[in-house]
Amino acid sequence: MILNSVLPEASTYAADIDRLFDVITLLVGVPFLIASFLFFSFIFRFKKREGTPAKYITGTEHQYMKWIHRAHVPILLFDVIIVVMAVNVWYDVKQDLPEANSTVRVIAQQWAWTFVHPGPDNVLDTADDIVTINELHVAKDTLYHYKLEALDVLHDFSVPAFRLKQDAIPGRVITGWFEPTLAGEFGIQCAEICGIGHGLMPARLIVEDRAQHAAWIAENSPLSVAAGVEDESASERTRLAAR
Ligand SMILES: [Cu+2]
Repeated sequence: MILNSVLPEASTYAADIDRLFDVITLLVGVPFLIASFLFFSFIFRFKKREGTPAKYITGTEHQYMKWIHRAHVPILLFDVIIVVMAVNVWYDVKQDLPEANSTVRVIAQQWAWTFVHPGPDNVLDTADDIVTINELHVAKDTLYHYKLEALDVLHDFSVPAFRLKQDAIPGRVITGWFEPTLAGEFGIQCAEICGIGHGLMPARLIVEDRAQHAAWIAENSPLSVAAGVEDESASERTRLAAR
């Protein structure tokens, strides 16, 4: 409601995260507004007046305490609602790892992103892999695993349109997933202060439909570029489109 009006929901879990944002904004925002309104209206209502002596109230008597207890009950209930919803979404996005159609490697360093796409064989770490700098190509409606690495310091792979954010930690390969649902060009940004060039660490995400993506893979694979294997790329395109 609030987020998707400024940023498209381009992954399968984007709407779940937006819903969570909306619920939190509502359940925290409304009590905040009520409390602020009461706070300031009491300040003005009971401000210093000539001839009216100040009363000292400890606030521990039942008649005063009950207003705190009464407010506690809905706030605790709201907390439980937020925690239950958040754990559910967290489980789907971060804990669960659905089976992938394809895997990409994402390598962060000061201050650029390297993306390794599997070539026409759809297997990573083979001779036909396509390596790009600051440009990630993926196919729509395809479930991807990403293998996230950092070469030097902490970075963070942030794809706002996917509502995806994951820290990259040197020495570790972190596996996660996303499934693009919207074709187009979106931003990627490092979301961890990683040095003086941190702000210069954006990248582009290009989501293509499957046929377009297969064509891009076929065109850019180092092997097909070298051998000019038109037949193979055509059959690969059919294979990817049939998935
Ligand atoms: Cu960075």
